[in-house]
Amino acid sequence: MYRHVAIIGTASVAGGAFYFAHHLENQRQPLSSCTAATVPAAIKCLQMSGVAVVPGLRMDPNLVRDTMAMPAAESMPIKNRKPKRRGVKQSKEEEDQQLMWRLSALGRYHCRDEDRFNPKDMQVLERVEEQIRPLVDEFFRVEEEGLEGVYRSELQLMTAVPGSVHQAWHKDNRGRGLSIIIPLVDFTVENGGTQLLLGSHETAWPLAQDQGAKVVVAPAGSVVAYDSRTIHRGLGNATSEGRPALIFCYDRERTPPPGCGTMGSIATGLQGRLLDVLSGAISGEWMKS
Ligand SMILES: O=C(O)CCC(=O)C(=O)O
Repeated sequence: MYRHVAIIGTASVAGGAFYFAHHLENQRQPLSSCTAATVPAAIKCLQMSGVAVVPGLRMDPNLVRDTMAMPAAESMPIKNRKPKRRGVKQSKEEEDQQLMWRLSALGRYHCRDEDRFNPKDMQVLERVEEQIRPLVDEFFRVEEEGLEGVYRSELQLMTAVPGSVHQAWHKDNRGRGLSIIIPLVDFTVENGGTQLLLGSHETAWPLAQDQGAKVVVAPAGSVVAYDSRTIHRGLGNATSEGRPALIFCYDRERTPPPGCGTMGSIATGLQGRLLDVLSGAISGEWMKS
């Protein structure tokens, strides 16, 4: 009798804890701090929280429109691709699309191979890069080595189509570098803006007040910069429209990304989940929902 009660009690506690953790993990608190008016202010935000949104560098609507009109962007998937079936021949168009748009998780497509961008795409992408250059230069200039050995390690056009799932928590690099994400539509809590664990670039347990997991809510063309050591993930898109974005990453040649192996990535994924749950519990936001 007592044994049965103990088993039922343990199962109920475990089930409750699992449900509570799941609820905390699915909270989406918007990022309201970390907005910086100037490049020096952005560098300070990056040092403190690992993240900065810089309205002064925001792309004007014409540049957002030109980016969305690039040949690469026009070929972007707008819904989940049907899985390839054994024995069924794909059309050349389907094959090309699959080569250009790599799947990273259900509904998340990335065009990250620079060779896949044609000269027309590159003309537009260079205009965008011109706009973010002051921030990139300043980020690296504060270190003794200045701009020595700094290179663009990634140029990516990506989209999360309706129904896409959350990415695993990850860092872009173990070494200090700068990643910049530019929403090409407004990022909202519903369409799955990037979620960042503030402060995780420097501290293993970044659970101080006002930190924790925050979702980028920002208009199209915004410049959202984060230290590449900041733990982050793209969230699932719960709307009926795609959520495209550009990503530029910059690193030093002596610390190329990702700076860790598979075990390191798995550990970061687990650390991200744990910090997400703990910061949600500490913030008390769950009591309001
Ligand atoms: O989709 C996002 O918001 C983040 C994307 C990202 O972190 C990645 O592709 O590695």
